[in-house]
Parts: sequence; C-alpha cells; structure tokens
Amino acid sequence: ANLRRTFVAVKPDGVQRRLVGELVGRFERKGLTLVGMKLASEELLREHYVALRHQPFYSQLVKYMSSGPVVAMVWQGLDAVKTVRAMIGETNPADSRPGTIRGDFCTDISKNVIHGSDSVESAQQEISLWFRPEELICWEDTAEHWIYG
Ligand code: DAT
Ligand code: MG
Repeated sequence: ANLRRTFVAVKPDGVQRRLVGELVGRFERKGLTLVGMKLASEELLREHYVALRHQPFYSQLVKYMSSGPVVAMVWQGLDAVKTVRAMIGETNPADSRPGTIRGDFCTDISKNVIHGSDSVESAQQEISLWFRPEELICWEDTAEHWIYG
C-alpha cells in the first residue's frame, strides 16, 4: 500500500478556539494513524514558510503563526498527503466546501485554522524540520485490517 506520512499543524487560532480535539478526531475517524504530536511555539515558522517569504502577506503570516502555540502532528496512511489536503479544503475558507475543515470552521484566509503539507516532498521536508526521528513512533495499528484492503 502507498502508506505516506504528512505534516499537520493546528494553527494558533485553532488551539485558542479549542478545536484541537475536533480536528484530531477527524483524522482518527478517517483511519489515519498518529505517529507524532507535540505543542510547539517556534522560530521554525519562518523556515516552515520560507517559500512564501516574498509574498506581501509573509510578515503577517509569521506574526499570526507565532502568536501562540501550534499543535504539530504527523499522520500516516494511504496517500495521507492528498487525503489530508482534501479534508482541509482550499487555502481560502470561502472556496472550501462545507464538510472540509476550513469549510466548517473559518471564514478568513489569514486565520484558516490548520496546515497540511501540499506534496510528498514538502511533507518530508516539514516532518524533518519539526520532528526529530525519535519523536516519531511506529506502532502496531490493530485496526489496520479494518482500514486497508
Ligand atoms: P495552504 O495553507 O492552503 O497550503 P499556502 O501554502 O499557499 O496555503 O499559504 C500558507 C498560508 O499563508 C495560508 O494557509 C494562509 C496564508 N495565505 C496564503 N495566501 C494568502 C493571502 N492571499 N492573503 C493572506 N494570507 C494568505
Ligand atoms: Mg501550503
């Protein structure tokens, strides 16, 4: 199976609005496997969004992302990068369908609750930026038989 890992972060607005449980619950119910999770508030954010450094909203973005703790996570599963992006919705909440995370929980592009890696390559980069190898736990998922064909 095409088991992949992806990096997800609940942004400071999601943490402040007590959405962490709801969002973790969605990924659990989907059948993804949690392999890493921690509360972080970091300088890593500049590096995390380095590809956007020339965008007009970059300084606003870094300020927002550093304004409180984020919950950094790694989720594993079949095509997990693509699956998580589909669950999150579009960058702009207004373009995100109801049922997606951004479609259900936010309205403003600059407070859009959650991050998910946009490609397998960026997932690998982001996971290694945010987590040390020993912080990622490989565990026997006893429900696997009920989730994969
Ligand atoms: P995504 O988070 O959907 O991967 P992105 O990587 O293009 O989107 O941008 C990162 C974040 O930057 C995004 O979640 C919110 C913010 N952002 C993007 N475009 C923006 C814009 N036009 N105005 C304000 N913030 C923006
Ligand atoms: Mg992105």
